[in-house]
Amino acid sequence: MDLNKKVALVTGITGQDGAYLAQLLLDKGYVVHGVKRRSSSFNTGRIESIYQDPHESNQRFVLHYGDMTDSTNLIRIVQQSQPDEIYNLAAQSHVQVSFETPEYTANADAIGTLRLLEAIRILGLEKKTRFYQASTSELYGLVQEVPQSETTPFYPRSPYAAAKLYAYWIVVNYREAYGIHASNGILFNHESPLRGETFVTRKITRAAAAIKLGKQGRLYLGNLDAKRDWGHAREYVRGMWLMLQQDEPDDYVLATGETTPVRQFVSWAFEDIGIELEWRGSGVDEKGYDRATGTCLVEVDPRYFRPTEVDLLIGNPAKAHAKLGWSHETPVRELCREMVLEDLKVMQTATVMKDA
Ligand code: NDP
Ligand code: GDR
Repeated sequence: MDLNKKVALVTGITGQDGAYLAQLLLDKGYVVHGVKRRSSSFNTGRIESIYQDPHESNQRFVLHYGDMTDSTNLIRIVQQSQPDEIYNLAAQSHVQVSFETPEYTANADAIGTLRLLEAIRILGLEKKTRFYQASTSELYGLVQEVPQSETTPFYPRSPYAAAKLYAYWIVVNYREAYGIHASNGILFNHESPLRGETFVTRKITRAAAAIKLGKQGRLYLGNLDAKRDWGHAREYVRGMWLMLQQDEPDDYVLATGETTPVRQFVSWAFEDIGIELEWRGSGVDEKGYDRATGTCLVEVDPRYFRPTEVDLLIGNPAKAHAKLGWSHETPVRELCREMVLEDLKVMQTATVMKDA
């Protein structure tokens, strides 16, 4: 197939993964259609560098207003774009927020996936359009075995994970029932300087940068004992693309195979701004102090505890290595440093602009 003629439709294009994936697909010569939500303020910051004026000829990046809760809208966008590949990245993706908005999360993340698959059927695109579903390591939830692989049983621990469980199985079902080339990427946590500001890694790296610049006094966090398998988002979107290039659809884990406690990530981020943290106390009373000055910089706030927690995630990416030739490159220590340095740069620039 001539790659230059390939068309991709990406939902969640304004998110972290959407931005990296859109860039990757444009670099490969695709025409990229993206679905963005109407918002009262600009929500396209992450894709500013690839935005193309709709008045330009040969436009290869096209944005559509849309929402995963609106079937007719999704059908129309699929009809207009006639995609060879759909990457379904849109979701209410915050685990803790899903406890506050469980019904909306189910609507967008679970039924939203069904709506897109139905759009493919209604438009008779089962043989043309390949489908990627953003499945998640949150499906494993309560630890059944480690490391977690494609055969590990699921045990979701949040409304978000339960919604993504439905999405996972409806993708498998539509593959088996209707022969759609539909694949689940079971992705473990992946981060970057584009990561949403309320996910724990970015919250930590932004706070470290702000504390360094004297703009913030203390960082408040929840469960410091949780362990996550953190990789770099730029490398994970390549894995998504590889899944849709296979002759047969399938489900794959993408992970690094290493796990790190939240507390360790905090220590690294502070190390990157030149502060050695000393941890004292335990549980809700645990605090992180600047070893040099004795100042308390990190404190636990129970408001960030979740009603049910996922304690330990560590993935086994052997199948993706063997079948896709995919592997991660950036170690988590390096990822942390990249995020801290980028946050420092952004905040310093903002300060200079403000002063000017
Ligand atoms: P983000 O939260 O950064 O992006 C989510 C995207 O979905 C945003 O573009 C958001 O739009 C959009 N969105 C949310 N709700 C709707 C809706 N109702 N209709 C249309 N669009 C909507 O997530 P990531 O980029 O980090 O993750 C991408 C996908 O991968 C998500 O489905 C997530 O659940 C999943 N995932 C992520 C992992 C990770 O570690 N990052 C790991 C495993 C899975 P807006 O910008 O307007 O908010
Ligand atoms: P997660 O990511 O829930 O794994 O979901 P998040 O960064 O929110 O939490 C990771 C762990 O850190 C603990 N934690 C805190 N989390 C947040 N957000 N804020 C805090 O202050 C804080 N303190 C401690 C959490 O309890 C948790 O254990 C992400 C999302 O991208 C999902 O969409 C995706 O499916 C999974 O990763 C894989």
